Amino acid sequence: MKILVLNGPNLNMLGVREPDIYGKENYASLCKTVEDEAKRLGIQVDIRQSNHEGQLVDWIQEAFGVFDGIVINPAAYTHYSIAILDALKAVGLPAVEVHISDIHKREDFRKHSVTAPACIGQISGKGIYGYVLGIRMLYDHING
Ligand code: CA2
Repeated sequence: MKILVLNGPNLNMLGVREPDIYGKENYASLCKTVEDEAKRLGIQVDIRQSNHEGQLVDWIQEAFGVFDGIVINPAAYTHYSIAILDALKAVGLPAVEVHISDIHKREDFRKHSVTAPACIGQISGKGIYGYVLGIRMLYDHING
């Protein structure tokens, strides 16, 4: 099984600022957490981050036929990227949306996700552990 883990804008800044919202762990430790879980489950993961909407759309499109599912934290694009919603729908791969912070307990503009309707689930507010939960949700979904 191969899972693509996508991270949107500014997530490379994790651990640098706003630790009260996003925790103290940095992007490298996020990647290690994901890789450790993949090893535990005996699956392959490819973890990518981009600050650019089009790059994320390209990666989602290219995932078709290569990956079995996608874990995605679209970051700010969550709240307005119809392009990412359409790309997820177009490839039709099972996807899980992950948010480090609890978007439902923050500003009103963060409460709505335009990308979640293309996902089988959304995990929000569990910190970096949300990625572990996202991978497991996808793993169970794919294994039926
Ligand atoms: O909680 C999440 O994972 C978010 O997707 C993170 C996005 C935010 O726009 C979403 O509403 C919720 C922002 C990622 C930016 O991360 C930073 C990390 C350190 C310092 C500043 C921003």
